[in-house]
Amino acid sequence: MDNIKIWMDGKIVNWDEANVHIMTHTLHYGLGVFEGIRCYKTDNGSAIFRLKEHIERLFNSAHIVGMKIPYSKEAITDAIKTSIKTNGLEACYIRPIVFLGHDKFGLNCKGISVHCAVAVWQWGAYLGEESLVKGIRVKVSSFTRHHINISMTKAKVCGNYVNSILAKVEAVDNGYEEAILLDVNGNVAEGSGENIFIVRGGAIKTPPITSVLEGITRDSVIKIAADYGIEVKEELFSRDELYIADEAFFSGTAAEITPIREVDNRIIGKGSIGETTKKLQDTFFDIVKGKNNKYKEWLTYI
Ligand code: PPE
Repeated sequence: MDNIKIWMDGKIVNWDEANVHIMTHTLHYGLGVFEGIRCYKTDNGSAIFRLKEHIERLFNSAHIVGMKIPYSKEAITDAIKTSIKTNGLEACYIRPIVFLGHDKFGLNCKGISVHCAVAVWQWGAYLGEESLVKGIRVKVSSFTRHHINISMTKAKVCGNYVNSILAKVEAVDNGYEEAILLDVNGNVAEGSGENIFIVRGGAIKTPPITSVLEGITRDSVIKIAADYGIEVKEELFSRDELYIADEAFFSGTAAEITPIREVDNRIIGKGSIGETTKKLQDTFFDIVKGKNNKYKEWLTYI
């Protein structure tokens, strides 16, 4: 990765120069916001998936935690396109981050400088090459998902991810590929970095946007399912309903649409990618690769 050039506060710099000071506020307290976006290779060149929505969420995240991004949405959009072009990448993952500087210290961060960077790199299948085809084994975490008045769950805040990391590492240490976190009431919330869906009796359910991130892939799945005449119910469900689901899958920018084949050592459905999951996943990949005209407005070509 060390040959990547990074956009930092308006300038493209070499990997070695993309540094911050040890007293960087965000490093100490976790108050920063970020995005995760993917750019795909299509027959008509590289295209960024739902860029506008990701930029919107970045600014919403900053607004929620009271940070003022010192660039316009257009400037960040241009920074992303420039980063991809400068690095000559056809397909990549895009990570814009907004963080606080080192010009002031302590919890009263009012008046501190706000900085922004964009990194891009090649990132293959998030949960392993076979995950998209075969599905993954997951574990319900011993760590609870955010309470809605403790962490601001509609904001993609750096510090929120400590909760995700605890769950992820616990799952991996126990031989699973991903964690599922329950909310404070014990209902299924989401994965460490993905939203979750179940299919049961032909109907699809996903937890409502309370303690979980307002996923852009989640929204795409809901729209794609509607095209197939399948309603997605945004409804709470418990872990035992997940155990008896016919199918389950994760959605996320990094994870794309990843089938879940096992939860807590219980086989889900046939133990392989389900029919509905496959249909949604195929359509999703057609869309991101520019092969579906209905959703062509979801792609920003560069
Ligand atoms: N929930 C969480 C907690 C989450 O972090 C993500 C994205 C999602 C749901 C799905 O949201 P969306 O990408 O808009 O569909 N997680 C990002 C970070 C992953 C990482 O390891 O870093 C991502 O997928 O880019």
